[in-house]
Formats: sequence, structure tokens, C-alpha cells
Amino acid sequence: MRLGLETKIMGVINITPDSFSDGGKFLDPARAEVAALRMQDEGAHLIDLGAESSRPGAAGVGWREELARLLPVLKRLAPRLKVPLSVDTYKYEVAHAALDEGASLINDITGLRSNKRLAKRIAQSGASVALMHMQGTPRTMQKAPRYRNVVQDVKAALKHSAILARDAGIPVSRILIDPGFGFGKTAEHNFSLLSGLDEFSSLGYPVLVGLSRKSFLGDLLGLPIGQRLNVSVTAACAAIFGGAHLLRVHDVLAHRQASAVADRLMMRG
Ligand code: HH2
Repeated sequence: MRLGLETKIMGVINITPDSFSDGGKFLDPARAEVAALRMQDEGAHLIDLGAESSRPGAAGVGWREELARLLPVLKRLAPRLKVPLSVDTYKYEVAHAALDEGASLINDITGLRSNKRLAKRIAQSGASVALMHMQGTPRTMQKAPRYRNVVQDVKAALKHSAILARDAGIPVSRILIDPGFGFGKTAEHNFSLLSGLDEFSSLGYPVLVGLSRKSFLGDLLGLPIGQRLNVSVTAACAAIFGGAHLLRVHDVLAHRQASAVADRLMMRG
């Protein structure tokens, strides 16, 4: 997967009972498989599997429970999908097993700050890592998020996460960064990050964004989760114009079509 030529699409499948976006839909591995194959057909460049919800207020689950949800789906998908698999986890035990099963990317919402062993394990495996920024933890992050300057503060934190990755031996070419929309951010913070997104490219890593179905977009018009496609796609295009390389989305087809237009305008496609 070559980043930088066209915007890449990461299709999201949450194997959880309680994800804010698709909770309960994909607990059955057969249903998860159908959804993943469909996302691949619709043009997803990779599929991100998550087995613990990180929605605001979520308490989290232990690694055994997370693995028990993840492994049946991962084992089923790994031999059947042509596109690479990513696993959304910050837990060493989960990442360790997922890498053994062929995961190509670990998507860490804590930006390698929660576990020292994780970075080394990723480095040994030859997989890539997505370093996301989060202030606090999912349980507390939306209580009173504060920044001096949200763009500069998040940028500095991501720079630090990238140093952790490189010090552990993960090559530059296998590192992605993500400002973490909705993770310890008010709506104003999220919009400042979106309009200031081009700042992040200067760190020298491809930029991943997760805007799909997020509350700060729906809240503009009081839209429930099922009606946030248009606002998600619009925000995604703004992110592409701001330099994003990869979109983490629940609705692959719509984002693929929109990004084709945005890429053409950016002369990337
Ligand atoms: N957002 C969510 C989860 N993981 N990873 C990255 N890199 N960037 C994001 O913005 C991001 C993420 C939250 O969305 P979702 O997975 O749909 O919900 P939940 O955390 O409730 O499972």
C-alpha cells in the first residue's frame, strides 16, 4: 500500500456490543466477514478491527475478553481478505496475538504511551503502527478537555509518540499519526484540528483521520448516528484538502467516491 498517491480508505469493523457507531452488529464472525468482504469490494484499502469500544465514558474490557472477541474474526478474515488487516488495540497481549495472526498494522489510540513492550513487539514484527492522540482515557476524556493551543499541543504529543516508536526500532516508513478527533476534545477543539490539519503533515508521517459518524459533526444539526453520512463525507474531504492520507470510515463506498473527486482536485489520483 503506497501512501501519498491517493487517499486510502480504512474500513472499520467493531466486534463489540457497545461501540458508538456499530456496536452489536459484528459480534458474529460470519457477519463480520460479510461486512469486511463488502468493504473490500467497495474499495477499502485495509480493514480495521476493534474489539473494545473507546467511546466517551467506556470502561474498557480486559485483554482476555478483547482477544476472545477479536481472534475468531481475525482468523476467519486473514486468509480470505486481499487487503491488509489492522487491529485497534493498545494492549500488548492483544497486539501480540494479532500480529501472530497476520495483522499488518496496530492502531494504538494511546500513541504508544500506555505500554512500553508494545512498541518493541511491533518493531520485531515488521508491522506498521498508527499513533493516535488522546487526552485522558475514554472513561474521563470528555469531562473537561483543555489545551493551550490544541493544534500545537496535539502535534507535540504526536511527535513524542513517534519518537517512542522510532526508539523502539519501528522505521519511519511504518509510522502513521492521527490527531484523534473526539478523544479528549470539545467540538471547538475538533474543528480547530480539522482546519489546522496541514500542520501535522510537517511532522513527516502520513496522517490518518477518524471523523466518521463522530458526535461533533452530528451535533451541528442534531443528527443521530444513522444520519451522519453526509457530514462525515464533507469533513473527510476537508481533511483530504488539509493533507490527510488515510480515512478511517464506517461507510466505505461513499468515502471512496468522495475521495476520488478530492484526490483529482489535489492531483493525487
Ligand atoms: N476512533 C475510534 C476508534 N479508533 N482509531 C483511530 N486511529 N482514529 C480514530 O479517530 C478512532 C480510532 C472511535 O470510533 P469507533 O471505532 O467507530 O467506535 P468505538 O470506539 O465506540 O468502538
